[in-house]
Amino acid sequence: MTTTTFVSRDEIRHRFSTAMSAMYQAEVPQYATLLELVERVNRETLEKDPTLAERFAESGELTRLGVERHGAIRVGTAEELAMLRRLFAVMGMHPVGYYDLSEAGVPVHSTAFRPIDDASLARNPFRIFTSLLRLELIKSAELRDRAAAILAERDIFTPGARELIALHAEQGGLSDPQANRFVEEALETFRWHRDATVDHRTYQALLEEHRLIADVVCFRGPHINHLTPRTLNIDEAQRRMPDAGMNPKAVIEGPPRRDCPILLRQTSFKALEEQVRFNGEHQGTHTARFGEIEQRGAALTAKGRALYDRLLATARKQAAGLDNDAHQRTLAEAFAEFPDSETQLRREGLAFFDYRLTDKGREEGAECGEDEELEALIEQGLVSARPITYEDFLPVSAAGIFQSNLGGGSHDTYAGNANREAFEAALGAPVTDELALYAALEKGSIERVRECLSKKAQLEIDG
Ligand code: OOG
Ligand code: NI
Repeated sequence: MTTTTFVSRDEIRHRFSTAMSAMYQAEVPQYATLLELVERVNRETLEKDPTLAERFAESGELTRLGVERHGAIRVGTAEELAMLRRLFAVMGMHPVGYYDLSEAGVPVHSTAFRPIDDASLARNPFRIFTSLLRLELIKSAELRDRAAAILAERDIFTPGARELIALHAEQGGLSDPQANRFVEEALETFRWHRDATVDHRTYQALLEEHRLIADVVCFRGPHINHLTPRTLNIDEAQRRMPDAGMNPKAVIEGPPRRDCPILLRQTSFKALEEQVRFNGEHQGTHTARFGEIEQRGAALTAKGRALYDRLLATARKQAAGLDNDAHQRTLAEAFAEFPDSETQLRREGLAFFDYRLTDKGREEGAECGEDEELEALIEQGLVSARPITYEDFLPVSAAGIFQSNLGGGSHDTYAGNANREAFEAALGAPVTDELALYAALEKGSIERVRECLSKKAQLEIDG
């Protein structure tokens, strides 16, 4: 009897994200330039800040830094979304979080497919922000039906991809050659197509309803619309973008620059105008694809997040229309209220932390009682606490990224109406609550520390 060894889901995801990056570099050469710029800024940042470099090395984030990126796609139907869930599951990517963007005038709701456990995140945290078009928000019934009919005609998956997804479910894994074939077939779903599926008039009608609707409905598949490497200094990267030939969006989204980075800061270069062939041989253009960079910080607790949301709302009102420098100053002033030391963030329960025994803790830990407070253990240098990195997205920032890349005209808002139940029904599964994931990581780390300490104490007694 022969036994086949399966390739791990993490390895398949790693191969896929590498292939996706290569494809996007070939499709959008500016993305390759962006990668170089980010790599240079990261190298310089680590050279200038040995403490950061050491932390990154210790937490394992240094090894993932070079492969870290997220992408985004938009799909048109429940069937497409449900099948994507199965496709991403092959790579250990699960739907986390629900984002309502209708409030910000974008007729979609979204989730992020991403790895969830520590080891998988450390290997390659590749995530895809995935949006489902909400056709019900199109006002004209005629246009709505037309869009639905066009979408019903397409199949965004290759037969090979469907086959391998089914095989994966049946076998419980994929062999090495099957995994490579899966990567190749799955990649086809995200490729750019120069040929639209509609004539120019239909495209124009959908575009006028909302540019995003045209982008989702008029093409053969959900082309990857950006890939985002992780930078360690987004202000510097943004500053250097114009010299590298990129046109950055006006302001960096998210929190201001701080000593202890929180959540996520993002900026992008503007979408490219690309040649498209419409049915009837009409040549035209479409703007969809862009590049983005992000800087990640600590995951916030519900309490920290509420404070962030409140301060951001105030700052955004004051900063409306300002250029990036003034915008950042206004944000910084508003965020003065947000504690900016790790000790305060921890003591006030604003961020999630990963707790570990230090070398000293491993040597001397036996002497402290099992029930000793964590804070006391930290003060004695027996336990270290590091903020847990935020792995998710921010709806206000996402809306800013969407809008700066849709170009032209303002859009109606769709009187904010989140509908998580409808999204989960389309997905065919519930989305995981991101706060619960961070809380579980934190809790697990505390339990491991306690377990080690009590084992040591026991050994000491026995010995
Ligand atoms: C997604 C925009 C959201 C982010 O990083 O917040 C996003 C899109 O334009 O489809 O990618
Ligand atoms: Ni993005």
